[in-house]
Amino acid sequence: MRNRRWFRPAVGVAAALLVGVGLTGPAVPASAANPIITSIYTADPAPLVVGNTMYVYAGRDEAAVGENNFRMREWHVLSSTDANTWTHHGARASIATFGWAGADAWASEVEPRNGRYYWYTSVNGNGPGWMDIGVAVGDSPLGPFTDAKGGPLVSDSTPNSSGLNIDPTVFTDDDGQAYLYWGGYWGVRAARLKPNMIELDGPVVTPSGLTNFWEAPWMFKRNGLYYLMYAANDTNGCVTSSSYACQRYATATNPMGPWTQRGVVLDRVSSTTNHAGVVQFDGQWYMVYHTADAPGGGNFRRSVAVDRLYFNADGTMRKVVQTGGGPGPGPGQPPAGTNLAPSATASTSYVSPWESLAALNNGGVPANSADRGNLVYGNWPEQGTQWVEYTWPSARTVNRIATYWFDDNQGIDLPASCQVQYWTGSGYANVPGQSGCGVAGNAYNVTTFNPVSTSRLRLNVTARSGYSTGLLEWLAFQP
Ligand code: FUB
Repeated sequence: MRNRRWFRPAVGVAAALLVGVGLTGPAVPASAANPIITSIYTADPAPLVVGNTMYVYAGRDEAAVGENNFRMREWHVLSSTDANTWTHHGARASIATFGWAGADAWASEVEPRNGRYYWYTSVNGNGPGWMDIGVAVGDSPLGPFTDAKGGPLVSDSTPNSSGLNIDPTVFTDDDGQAYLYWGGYWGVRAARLKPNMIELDGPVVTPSGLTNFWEAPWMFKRNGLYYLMYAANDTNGCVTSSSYACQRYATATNPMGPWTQRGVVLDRVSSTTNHAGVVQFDGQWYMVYHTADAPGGGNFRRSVAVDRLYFNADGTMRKVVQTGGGPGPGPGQPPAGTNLAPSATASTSYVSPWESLAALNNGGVPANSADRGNLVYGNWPEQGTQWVEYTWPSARTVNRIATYWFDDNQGIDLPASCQVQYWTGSGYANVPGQSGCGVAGNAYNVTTFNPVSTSRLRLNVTARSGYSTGLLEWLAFQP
């Protein structure tokens, strides 16, 4: 089949692989940057927020270097209370959790209900057929988890099931009705779940409007609108080679559709597969996805990453910027590191007489982008590109800035774009290797670049048409 990127391992091999799978492991610190864990390879992440904790459920990639096949036996759990530093809780389920299964611990997702946690998994059944969807259940987000049903929830013998029954996503609406979407090989399917969460409630349907669906659906709701994000691999705006995939998304006013495709929210990643989840945590939205970016990584040795996700005012999703640094600290919290801004002298192309340039490096802790509590810098009524600059008495090495933009919801708006420059000794040059210069509101935007040694660092800020720009804080970090 075209684009088939994996192969069914022989059952005998799979059974042998089961030996030694243990669901243990103490919680150990993982990472504060992307990938969020590098001690093992992880894939197909599914985030879940419970109280003040974000959990990420992910499969473990165990393929050897050069092996072109998924070798996956376990599902692991990570957690964080700031979406930035992660604790690895080890394997909390495996193919051994399902007595009827034999291999392939593929993508999964956990959905809470009535104090219990239902872990929907893609797994290879031992009998006829290929991939099935199983359900495990536990009394806490970390389990222990046991098989909730004693057999597949969806299999090849389920009427109208997908050509590849993988990648379950479960969404529970405000009225308590739960929905299951799943599928691969362009075959997306949907069904209602009974309140017991382990039986389909009604027929399997083929939802309409999920243009170019390939696999990996993820469903959520925001402001009354339903969102279905999924991996697509078309070459019509998604990827240039259909060996790779992007994340498209669609919206609907009914949880069973019809859906309207809205565009690409995550470009191709460094691995051929692209599998992601979206979650709101502590007032911010996050995209959790996988790449091949860990040392020694590859298409079958993937690693989970987390980055910020932003919505436009009309509910459309902005494309996620894939960073190596991770999503950064929570709202209002400055990024960690040595901030050189307090020892700099600030200057600018223009500051409104009633605002203050001192706002840039006075150590304020903004609550949001409209917070005037600790001086603000604004350049109204100037438009176009304006600049702010830090000067130090001698050269400093800098490789990162963080901007907290001012937005007064009047003449000053979030910028359209920004560019960091440095003084070379004879002129200004763009910093080398600059990541996307973030222009989001209500948070620090971290912009990274290759280290430069300079006595002057400049930030060029280009306004949206008809507006001026402003800053509440501008931090500049040494490596
Ligand atoms: O990890 C195995 C499979 O690769 C998943 O089920 C798909 O979504 C793709 O990521």
